[in-house]
Amino acid sequence: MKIDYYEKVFLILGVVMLLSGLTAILISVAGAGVMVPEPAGRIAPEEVRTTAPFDQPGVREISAGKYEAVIVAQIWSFSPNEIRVPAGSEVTFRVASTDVIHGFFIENTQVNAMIIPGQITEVTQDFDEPGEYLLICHEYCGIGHHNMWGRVIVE
Ligand SMILES: [Cu+2]
Repeated sequence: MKIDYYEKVFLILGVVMLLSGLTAILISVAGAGVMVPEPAGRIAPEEVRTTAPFDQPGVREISAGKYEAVIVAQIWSFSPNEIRVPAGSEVTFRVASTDVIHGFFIENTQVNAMIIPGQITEVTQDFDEPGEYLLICHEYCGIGHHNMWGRVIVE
């Protein structure tokens, strides 16, 4: 008799948890507009080095206080691996890989992205505080993975 009772309680509990999980997903998608990130564009890995803007990686000012940092990721480096911008800048990183999956993580910021071969990764970040921000690949990409890092210098 007792066993039947507990079985019923746990069945109901299971259904309630399942429904609350589904409700949470529904609210975040329909209410808060949470989406799976989409690639900013497509690019074949073997064409990255010859296709604009990745044929000329670097930092450019696109308008007052707004910068674009075009970065090529390859085993095992970022090119360029040093980004210099003045404090108060908004930087849009455009990153593409010429080979395998890499990560793109900048410490003490919201930047945490994947660089998937065939896709262009785009992420924008404000840099208000001067300093040096470590940029690392945080997706294991082979034997030299630990060497794949750079920095953003905010002056
Ligand atoms: Cu890596």
